[in-house]
Amino acid sequence: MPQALEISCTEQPAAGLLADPRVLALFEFAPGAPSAGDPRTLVVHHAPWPARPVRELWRVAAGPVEYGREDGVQWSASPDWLFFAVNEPERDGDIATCTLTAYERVTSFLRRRPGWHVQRLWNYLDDVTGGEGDEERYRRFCAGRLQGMAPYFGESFPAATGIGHSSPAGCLQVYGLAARAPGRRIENPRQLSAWRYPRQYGPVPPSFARAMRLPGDAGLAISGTAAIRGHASQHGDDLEAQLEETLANLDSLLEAGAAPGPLGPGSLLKAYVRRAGDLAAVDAWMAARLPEVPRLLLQAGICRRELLVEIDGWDFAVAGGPSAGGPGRPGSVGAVLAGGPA
Ligand code: 3EB
Repeated sequence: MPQALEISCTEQPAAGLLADPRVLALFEFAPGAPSAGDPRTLVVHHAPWPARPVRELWRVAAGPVEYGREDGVQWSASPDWLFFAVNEPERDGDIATCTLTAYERVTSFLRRRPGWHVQRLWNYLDDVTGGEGDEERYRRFCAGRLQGMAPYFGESFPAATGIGHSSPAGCLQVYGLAARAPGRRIENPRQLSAWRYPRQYGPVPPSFARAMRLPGDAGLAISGTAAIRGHASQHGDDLEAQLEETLANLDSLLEAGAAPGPLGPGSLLKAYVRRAGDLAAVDAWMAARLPEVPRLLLQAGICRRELLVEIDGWDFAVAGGPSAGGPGRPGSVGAVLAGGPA
């Protein structure tokens, strides 16, 4: 059984958090801010809503966590969990080349450390739906990603999010979580697997699994989930209908993944909302439909122009619930994944 990994959101200052030797990763939501010096910290270019200094914290049950930088990769590791991240500048404005380079960095790094199994990846790029037809940036990103992933992953793609961010132009962020043991990939019976999407969505399909059951069989890492049924976007410009479809997809995914439980107080959902003007409505909908689930709302571009919202996150089960080994601190919520003594 791997050591527990706790995922939470907090408004506590970064310096105090980083003094804790159990911290594996700390995410600062600050569009346009410079990169952080500490290899455990990643500045992500999404504006939180409502605006506040919120941070996402990944913490293991016992430290110390080792960390460093190596060939463009910042990383940190406990015996059971590995965090890694790349900030890759877009040279010549070519997102496909940039993505290939980022994935080559990540996979070279992983090859130098055999025995880690990637569970979950996040990909953030600016102007995600810029460009037309097969030149659209998300499609070019998918091409570079598959080329970069295939030699290492084959078709065993981990769970992922691929979404827009709001940084100054030209920086791709790829980060991930790996574990000492393999996870179990989960697909959604309501949706075609993304790597089988038909040609109309681009020459190279997206390479990700819908979710990953983490080793230790206690937690589910949920990929970006939107109002897509089969392979088709649903409900036009109707925000609430898209949200209901997304929730149906989340429920179906949890069932397919034999998730530890329904979405609840120990889960953590991140909603990416395309239009700033929809943030309050998405928040109200989540408060009404998922009242017990901790949530973080972010403004972000989404990879199909018609999609208004996408939700990713975590579901967990641990005896003792979210406070097991957990924060128990004001302003801190979240999930304890994969772990602890059985
Ligand atoms: C979808 O289901 C919506 O490119 O890594 C969701 C999760 C989406 C991950 C990715 C894209 C990605 O196709 C978009």
